[in-house]
Amino acid sequence: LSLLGRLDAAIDGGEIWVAYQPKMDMKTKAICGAEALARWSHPEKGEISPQDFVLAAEQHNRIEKLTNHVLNDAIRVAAEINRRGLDFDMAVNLSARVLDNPDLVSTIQSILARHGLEPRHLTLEVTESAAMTSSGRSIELLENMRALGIQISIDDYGTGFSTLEYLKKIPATEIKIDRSFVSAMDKSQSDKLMVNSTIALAHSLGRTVVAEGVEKEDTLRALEEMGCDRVQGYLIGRPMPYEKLSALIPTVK
Ligand code: G
Ligand code: G
Ligand code: NA
Ligand code: MN
Repeated sequence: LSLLGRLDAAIDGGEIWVAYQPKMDMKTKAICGAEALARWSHPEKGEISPQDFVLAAEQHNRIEKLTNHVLNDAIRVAAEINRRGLDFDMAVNLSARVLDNPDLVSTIQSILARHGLEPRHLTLEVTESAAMTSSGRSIELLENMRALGIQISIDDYGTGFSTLEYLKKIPATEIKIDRSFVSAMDKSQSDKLMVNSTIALAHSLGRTVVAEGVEKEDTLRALEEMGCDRVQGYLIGRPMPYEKLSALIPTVK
């Protein structure tokens, strides 16, 4: 409860900030984007896990405020990097609760316009369960996002119910293989097979694939042989402040 009492002030005062974890393109080996991850550096409690404060925000009607805070920073940063003359995609996590509000489409549209970011450079990461609410409103909202040119990624793929029906219904452009499968690849043949067949399935449906949780060179090599499009994980880079990410990315023009 004390956490919640401070949530508004923490957002407004900058205690809650956004870390960026780089993604690497397998073909060019260049950083091609990042995932925005909310961080709360609390003056007394130290680092609070986003799992805890995202849940608190969801339960107390602050999730829209938190989401807008992250979207605004992430889109501003992505626009800045794209102005350097290279293609850079920014991914933002959306929880089920915000997918229930149709206003999100116009909110995101206006943040994109404010910072001058092309919609195709924004990816919304949603889990299957968040996308497949019983009302069907989430799917409609995601379809409206797609119509604007925004990319949709299915986060934590493989951990939910993962039916082929969901895979067909969710208007995703990308599938993000959960790190539990990726990190087990070097020791478990069955995880390796699942990752391989998920990549093939995604490609046959015209979706690109990101593997998250890549920590080892062996895993990176195996994913490359499997034709995985992009990778994310501690081997490439940890979530970091924007200044650090910025220093890793060259200026092209
Ligand atoms: O950064 P870390 O690995 O600790 O993230 C833990 C969880 O918090 C992940 O599931 C991540 O998706 C989630 N998370 C981080 N930032 C945000 C955010 O801005 N919005 C939502 N909904 N979830 C987030
Ligand atoms: O649920 P979601 O996929 O958004 O969660 C992302 C979380 O995974 C973040 O909290 C991030 O810090 C964490 N993460 C990112 N890369 C790695 C990795 O290589 N290993 C581990 N253990 N965690 C990672
Ligand atoms: Na994510
Ligand atoms: Mn994930």
